[in-house]
Amino acid sequence: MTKSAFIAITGRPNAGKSSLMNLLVGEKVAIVSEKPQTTRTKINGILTKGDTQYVFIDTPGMHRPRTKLSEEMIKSVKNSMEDVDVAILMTDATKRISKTEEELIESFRSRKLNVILLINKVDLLKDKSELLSVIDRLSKLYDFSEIIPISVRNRVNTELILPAVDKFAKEAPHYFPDDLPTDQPEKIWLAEIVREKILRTMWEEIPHGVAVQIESLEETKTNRGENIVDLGVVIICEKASHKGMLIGRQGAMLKKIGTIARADLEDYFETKVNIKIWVKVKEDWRNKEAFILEMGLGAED
Ligand SMILES: Nc1nc2c(ncn2[C@@H]2O[C@H](COP(=O)(O)OP(=O)(O)OP(=O)(O)O)[C@@H](O)[C@H]2O)c(=O)[nH]1
Ligand SMILES: [Mg+2]
Repeated sequence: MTKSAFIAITGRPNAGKSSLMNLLVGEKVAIVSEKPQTTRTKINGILTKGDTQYVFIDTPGMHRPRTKLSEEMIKSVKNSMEDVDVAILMTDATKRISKTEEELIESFRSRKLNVILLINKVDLLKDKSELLSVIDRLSKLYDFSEIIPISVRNRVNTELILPAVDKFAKEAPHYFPDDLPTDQPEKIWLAEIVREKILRTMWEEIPHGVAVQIESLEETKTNRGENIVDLGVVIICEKASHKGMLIGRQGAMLKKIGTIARADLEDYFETKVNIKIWVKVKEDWRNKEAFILEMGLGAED
């Protein structure tokens, strides 16, 4: 008999949802950054343990939409709640509950979802007694199946999450191969790794207005006969002024982004990687539906 559980991980931007999914799956499936709205689509992280397959669905952080892209992000959060066995609501222990978090709770209520509340970042609480009032306030908002204060960063109570989720696993086939950590296409994941470096290197609106596409991927040999992966990457930004910043003085910024991305990609491919990056401008693309869909950033993807 096999079991499977579908688990949506929802919450405010920057709560630590993707960090948690990566920790549970044991692989870097979703990118992580200190900036809100890092995740743009729902991403499956798959863990098979014994007879049970857990399919975690990482979602974009709930926020007020300001662009067509944000609208798609919010829709994908809603879509990810359909047909799951349980949802996780991840909050930030240092922040008051927001309007959009309240809206999330309303959609749990209308769907009568089982919800596990994870209060993350307890490592940042100076006075641990604060936690009691946080728990008290949140527990009144919904009939949560469990409330667990955690720190993904310091691995506090994170071992309690799988047993909490396990209660909702159902007798079912495994829907994915047992050794697959994600069903994201490789090129999408590679593009995300490059976007992560941009999120970590650039500031203000620039990283939020960037999309990344892998244009070519070729495994070849160097003159000396060593294996090498050649990657062609296109960074699309929304303004000509952003293009200049992304390239930097004499290409310094692109070089920096390429160098830090290469370190991760060489670990992944276990060979040398050569990255060529181009920057293109697509004016205001975050409000252009056809382009959003073409880039695979639509909610239905
Ligand atoms: N102090 C602290 N920081 C954490 C913890 N968990 C995650 N973070 C940090 O919080 C930031 C956001 O983490 P993400 O995992 O990208 O957050 P997210 O909820 O997926 O964010 P969005 O994709 O934007 O919705 C990163 O800088 C993480 O390193 C934690 O337990 N404690
Ligand atoms: Mg995320």
